[in-house]
Amino acid sequence: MKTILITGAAGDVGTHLRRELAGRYRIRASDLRPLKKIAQETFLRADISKMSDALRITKSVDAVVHLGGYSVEGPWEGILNANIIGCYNVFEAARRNGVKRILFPTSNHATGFYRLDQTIDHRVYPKPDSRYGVSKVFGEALASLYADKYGMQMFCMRIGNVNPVPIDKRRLSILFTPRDLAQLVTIGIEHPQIHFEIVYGVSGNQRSWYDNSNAIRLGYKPQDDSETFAAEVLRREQPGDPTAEQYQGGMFVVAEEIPNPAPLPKKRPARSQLANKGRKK
Ligand code: 15L
Repeated sequence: MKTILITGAAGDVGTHLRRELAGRYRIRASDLRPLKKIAQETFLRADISKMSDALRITKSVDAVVHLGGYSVEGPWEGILNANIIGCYNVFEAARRNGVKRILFPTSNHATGFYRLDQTIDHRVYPKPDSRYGVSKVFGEALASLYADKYGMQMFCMRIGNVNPVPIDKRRLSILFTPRDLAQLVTIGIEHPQIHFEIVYGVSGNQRSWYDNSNAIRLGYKPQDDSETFAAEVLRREQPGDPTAEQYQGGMFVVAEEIPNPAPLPKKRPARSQLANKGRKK
């Protein structure tokens, strides 16, 4: 049985994925936050913005699913540490530890500034809609470098919205159900011929903006289609921001920060602050 490292395993997507893959792979879960274990899995607490932690968690695994990092728009400092430095550390640590395959869940926000009336495939140039989107484009570029320069096998999934059901009109186009996620991830782990690939992580939605022929070529057969829920979702839908409604990224194209962002890791006090504590001036 293959051993798979899932970073950011305590998050929503990580939790769905661990549940779906339980019993199929030996799972090593890592996160900065504590994690509620599902079935048999090993948990390693790690801060991927530190190379030493990234090296520790990537030892002796067959593949890495790198979910760790900031998952919405946020302050630059958080994006920089978690998504730029963290992503570099995980890819580089995997390389140094001889791990050949990395699955990188990039995001629909790497291309969020394409308009709703455009159908895009895996070959379009990125049009990120946020600092978060830019960090995902960085990860895709780093994956391309590690494939071409070091011969690693890099599978980038531009993920839509992982949920059992669509939560609004926009998500009718990008719903990605947990079982379809598990199928695409399994292709990313098992396919014998991966060099550098970009696919869209979405179910077989009739309202999709994507030409996902690259995923289909690799054997992806989505089982779900958001259309089942369309009438109910559209009945509930309220008018939204007029600019956001023109672009695939939705609110990410207008928002400086999305409400309820993932919390920033707690900062340790600087050494100098500790030394001065209690000292009289
Ligand atoms: C993403 O990339 C986020 O990680 C997720 O939290 C959702 O906001 C999703 O995009 C979306 O566009 O719905």
